[in-house]
Order: sequence, then C-alpha cells, then structure tokens
Amino acid sequence: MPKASPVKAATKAIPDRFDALPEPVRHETNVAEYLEFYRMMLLIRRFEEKAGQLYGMGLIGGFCHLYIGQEAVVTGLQSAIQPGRDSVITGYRDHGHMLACHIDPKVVMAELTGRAAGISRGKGGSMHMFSVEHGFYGGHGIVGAQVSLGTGLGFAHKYKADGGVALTYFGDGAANQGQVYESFNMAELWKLPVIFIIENNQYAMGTSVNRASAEDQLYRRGESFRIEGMQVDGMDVLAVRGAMNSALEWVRGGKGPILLEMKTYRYRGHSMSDPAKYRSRDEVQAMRDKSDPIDNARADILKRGFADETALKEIEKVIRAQVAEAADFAEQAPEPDLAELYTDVLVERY
Ligand SMILES: Cc1ncc(C[n+]2csc(CCOP(=O)(O)OP(=O)(O)O)c2C)c(N)n1
Ligand SMILES: [Mg+2]
Repeated sequence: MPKASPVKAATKAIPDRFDALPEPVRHETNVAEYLEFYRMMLLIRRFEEKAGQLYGMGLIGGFCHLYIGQEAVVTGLQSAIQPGRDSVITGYRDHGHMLACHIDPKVVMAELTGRAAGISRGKGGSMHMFSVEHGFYGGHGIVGAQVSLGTGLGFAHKYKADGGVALTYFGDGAANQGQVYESFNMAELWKLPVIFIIENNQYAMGTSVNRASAEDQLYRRGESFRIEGMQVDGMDVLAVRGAMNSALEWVRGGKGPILLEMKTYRYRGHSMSDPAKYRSRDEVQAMRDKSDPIDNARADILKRGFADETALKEIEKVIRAQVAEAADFAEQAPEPDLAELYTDVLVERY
C-alpha cells in the first residue's frame, strides 16, 4: 500500500483566522474639516513645487524626492492622529509627512537648503529629518529600514502603555524587502499598535509594481502573518480618512497591527534627477486630469456648497504667501557654523 502523503497528512482545516474587520466607509466630514484637508493638501503641493524650483536654482543639493500627487494619503491619515501621542516614520519622500505632522514649513525648507535653522540643523537634508517633539521619527534613505524601526516604535508604545500608534509608511518597492516580513511577524505575534501603510504609487524608481511583484495586490502581503489589509483609493482624502477611522479603531482596540495599501501616483520623477522615461506622458496626464486629489476635493467642496470660489482662492493666497515666506527664510538663513562638523557625530569605539 502506498504511504500516505506527508503533505496530505499535515493538512488541517484552517480555523477562522481573522476577527471581522469593519468595512471601511468614506469619511463623513463637515465644512471646517474638509477645508482643512484641502488646505493641508494644497500646502504640501505648493511647498513641493517650490522645493522643485529651489533645487533647479541650485539652492538644494543632494537628493530630493517630491511627493506631488500623493498628498491625500498623509493628509487623510494624519488628520486622525493625536500629536504627542502617536508616532510617524517614513522613507526619503518625507516632506509631506512632516507638514502633515504640523511642523513649520520654514524649518523644513531651511533643512532642504542646508541651513542652521533647519529641523536637523542643516545637516540632514531632504532625506534625514527628525523631530521627536512632533512625533516624527524620520526620514530614512535605506529602502524598507523604516519598517523595522516603525515596528520598534509600536513596541515602545505598547511597552510604555501610552496608547500611541506607530504610523509606518513605505513604498511598493520597499514592500519586497525581507525585513518588512520579519517585522510583520513580530508585530502580529506581539499585537503591536502599528499601522503599516504601503504608499503604492505604482513605481519603485523606474520599475512598475507589476514588473517587480509576484503579488501585486499589496494589501494582501500580511496574510500569512494574519495581518488584515485594506486597499484604499489614496487619491481620495475622504476614502483615506475613512480607512484610517477603521484602522485606528482596530489598533487602539488592542487587536494588533493592520496593513493599508494606498493606491496612489507620483507625478514627478523618482527624484529630481529622474527624467521618467519608463512611462508615457499620457499616463501621467490622465492621472492628473482624472484623479488629482486636490482638484477632486475642490470640486466636491464646491458641489456640497461648503465654500465658494472666492473662499477657496483666499486659501490659495494664504498658502502661496506661507510657502514664499518659507523659501525666503530658507534662502536667507545662515549656513551651519564650521564647528558643527564635529557635533552629532559618533566617535566612540564600539
Ligand atoms: C536597501 C536599498 N536598496 C536600494 C536603494 C535604492 N533605492 C532608493 S529609492 C528606491 C525605490 C523604492 O521605491 P518605493 O519603495 O516604491 O518608494 P517610492 O520611491 O515610490 O516612494 C530604490 C531601489 C536604497 N536606497 N536602499
Ligand atoms: Mg513606489
């Protein structure tokens, strides 16, 4: 008689593994809140456009990765967190995350231009900014590294029982890094309060998500660790905030981590030095025309009668002035003193 297949013998019925995740619904907003979402998205857009200009003028050196197109993601998610209680960590495409942490645009822009008044005293630049005061833990250049660190932040929240949640952002490309899955395992095993956010902007440098990912439905990437996932329209600020409401209920309720895949799009190249030859102009234009998060929010605000054209123009005017002020500050502020070369540097043996 043939032996029973070891695989078959080991096969067991899988018990119902997941608690029911509440179905995410589009956030029900009000006038003041919707206008604030609009204001924040516009601030990020105009800030990034200005950063692009300053880079072109040679005032920003090194790497500079713009967030234009993805504004609804950080705006929707971070509108729901509690400053001083929750924490945020991301990769190098980080300017929008900082502005959505309510960090002063002046000190962010001054960091981009390498000035002493910058948030990392002019020594970090675009990719390496940090502010414990605002719960912002970087700003990381190693793809995927922030996922393990964000899991550590979640561990700290749980250990200290401070009720905080760690928002851990990473890209579709980073989603293929090994340390992400080691982190998923620990986060679920220890039921850590982490919201893993994949900003799926469709590309990792010049590689499209479908070309690099065997499972391109990235919200499913936590399944074998029993981490529930949601796929969200990351171009719709109310859809993002709606998903965040469900995610926060889950995580603050002690049920462990959750994974949000934000379907979004970056309009500019990977960094300022990328001519973006791997995609057509038509593809980018179609996104801008149909899915722009700011244009769509604007149209929705007008349709609901939450504001008229004049009121929205006034918001634009204020933001333009705020960004111009940040740029002037960043251009005029002094550079760090030469002696600063020797501070914040680890010199011990280890
Ligand atoms: C460990 C590591 N590998 C490679 C790189 C080079 N690199 C920088 S950004 C990037 C693409 C990452 O794409 P994604 O995670 O989708 O983020 P996005 O740039 O789209 O925001 C790569 C490969 C790096 N910085 N770190
Ligand atoms: Mg990407």
